[in-house]
Amino acid sequence: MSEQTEPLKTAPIITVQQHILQEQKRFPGASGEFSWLLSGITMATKMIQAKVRRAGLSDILGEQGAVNVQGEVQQKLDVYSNEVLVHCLSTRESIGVLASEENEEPILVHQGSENANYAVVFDPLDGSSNIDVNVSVGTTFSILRRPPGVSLDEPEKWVLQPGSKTIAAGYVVYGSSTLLVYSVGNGVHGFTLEPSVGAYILSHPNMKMPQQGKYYSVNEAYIDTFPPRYREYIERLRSGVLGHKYASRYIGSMVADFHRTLLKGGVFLYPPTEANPGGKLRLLYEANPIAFLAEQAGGTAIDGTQRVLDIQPESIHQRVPFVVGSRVELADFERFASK
Ligand code: AHM
Ligand code: MG
Repeated sequence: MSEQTEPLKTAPIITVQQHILQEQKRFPGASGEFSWLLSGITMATKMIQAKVRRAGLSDILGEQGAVNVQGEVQQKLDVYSNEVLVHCLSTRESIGVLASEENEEPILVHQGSENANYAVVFDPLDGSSNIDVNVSVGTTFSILRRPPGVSLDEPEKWVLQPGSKTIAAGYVVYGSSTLLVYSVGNGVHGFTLEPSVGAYILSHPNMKMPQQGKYYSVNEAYIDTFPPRYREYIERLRSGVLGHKYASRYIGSMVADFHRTLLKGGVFLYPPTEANPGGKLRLLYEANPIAFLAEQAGGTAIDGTQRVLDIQPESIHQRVPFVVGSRVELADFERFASK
């Protein structure tokens, strides 16, 4: 007698492409262009993670100044990451402007195309000084729409928009797994790369930052040069006035430090310092995408005084002090330190 086989009971597998197609319905008239645009980012980050995963080996296997199969000289990972992103995004007709930490000026693509309506700003490999010691690094990005009336030959105006105008933002953290976290303004969703099939699979739907966490995250070596209100705030966290005494965690790779803050709550700070009086992190492609995600997940992001997403950028590589995290810690900062 043959046995009746039970149907396989597994949760449905949702790839990032499926998810984006679903989310795209929020943009009337987008008709596939937005998912095609985002697939440029997912493709590029898969290529970047492949290189990051064998970073140590390339040094062992490659020679100094070695030439690869394409006849190109082997490049540092941040330069490679930038080139991959520029290449993958340049093939998306809906993009008119790219701005990267690695390029002084914005890059014009598809100039003249009536379909070019979006700008993408990104840091191709944030925290890349951590590569040599096998510590997590990441890619951050924001997507902005061309402002009405701005022409194709004014690329700066495409990207010098406050973060509140962000259409979509995200990051990829190249950690113990490769994880893509993104939002189109409808919650925050995380996708883990399944390496054997090369697909990002939904693993963290509708991520919410805890209201309060246990950790603060800051480069404490610079504490003597922080403005006094930041020093006093850190002392508040350490003293237990917020209900418990905080522990500290600092990776030195913003994407990884924020990713922990998103999952576990707490606060990440990069205050003004003696070396960087205006803060170190870049507004357009580091602070803004993280601030957008933080708010979407129920957290808060300020520059020490005002909401990061309200800042009108004046230049592409402008820096900003950055305080981001859970509601409780940020409310305390705003009450006692945000003068
Ligand atoms: P980068 O864009 O040159 O990699 O610099 C940004 C990185 C962030 O990932 C991190 O939060 C910060 O620099 C760490 O700086 P520091 O070493 O001063 O603490
Ligand atoms: Mg960076």
